[in-house]
Amino acid sequence: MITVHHLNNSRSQRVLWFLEELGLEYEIKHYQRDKETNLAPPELMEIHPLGKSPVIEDGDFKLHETGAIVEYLADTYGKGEFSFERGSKEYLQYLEWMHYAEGSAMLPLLLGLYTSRLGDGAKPLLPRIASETKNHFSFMSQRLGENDFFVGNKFSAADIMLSFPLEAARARGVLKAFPNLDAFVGRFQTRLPYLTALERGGEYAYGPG
Ligand SMILES: N[C@@H](CCC(=O)N[C@@H](CS)C(=O)NCC(=O)O)C(=O)O
Repeated sequence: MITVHHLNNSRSQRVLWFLEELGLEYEIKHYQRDKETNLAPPELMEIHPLGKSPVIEDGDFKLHETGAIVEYLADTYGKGEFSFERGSKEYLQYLEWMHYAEGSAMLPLLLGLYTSRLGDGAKPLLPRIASETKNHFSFMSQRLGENDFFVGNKFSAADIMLSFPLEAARARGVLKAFPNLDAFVGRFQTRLPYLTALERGGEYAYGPG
C-alpha cells in the first residue's frame, strides 16, 4: 500500500490526484501548515530531513520531490497510459514538461510570493519577476495553443505536474491574460479522479471556484 505524506494546501495534492487517475489504493498521512507561518509542522522532518511534502512510501521505499514521485508512479503503475514510449519524440517532450513544472515554472511564482512580504524593499525586483512570469506563462500558453494537453494528443503525467503552477498562477490572477491556460485548468478540475482526490486531501486553496 502506498502512503502519501500530504500537507494541506500544497503541491502534494497533485500526487493524490495522480494516484486516483491510476486507480491505486493509498493511504494519506495528513499534516497541517502552521496558521501563522504557513510552514509544515516539525513532524514532517521525521519523514524526510527537508520537512517538505510530498513524500511517498511504497513498501520499504521512500521518495520525495514531486517530479520524481510522479515519474516513478507513471513508470511503475501507469502501463504507458500516462506517459509515452521511451525513445520517442513525445517521450522527450514529456520529460521536458514534467521537469519544467518544478524546475522553471514555479520560480517566478515563488519569487512573487516571497517578495510580497518585503514591502517597498521588493520594488527593484518586481519588474524582473513580472517579466519572468510573463515569459514562462506565455511559453506554456504558446505550447498548449489550441491543444487539450501539453504533450501529444493525450492526457499525461506531464499535465498533472503542470497543474500546480497553473492553479497557483490562476489563484493570483495571472491566467486572466492566458485564456487557453485558464481553460486547461477548468477542464482538468472537472475530472472525476481530480475531484475524488480533492475530497480525500482536505483543504486546498487552489481548487475549482
Ligand atoms: N520541489 C519540491 C518542493 C517541495 C515543497 O516545497 N513543498 C512545500 C509544499 S507546496 C512544503 O512542504 N512547504 C512547507 C515548508 O516549507 O515548510 C517538490 O515538488 O516536491
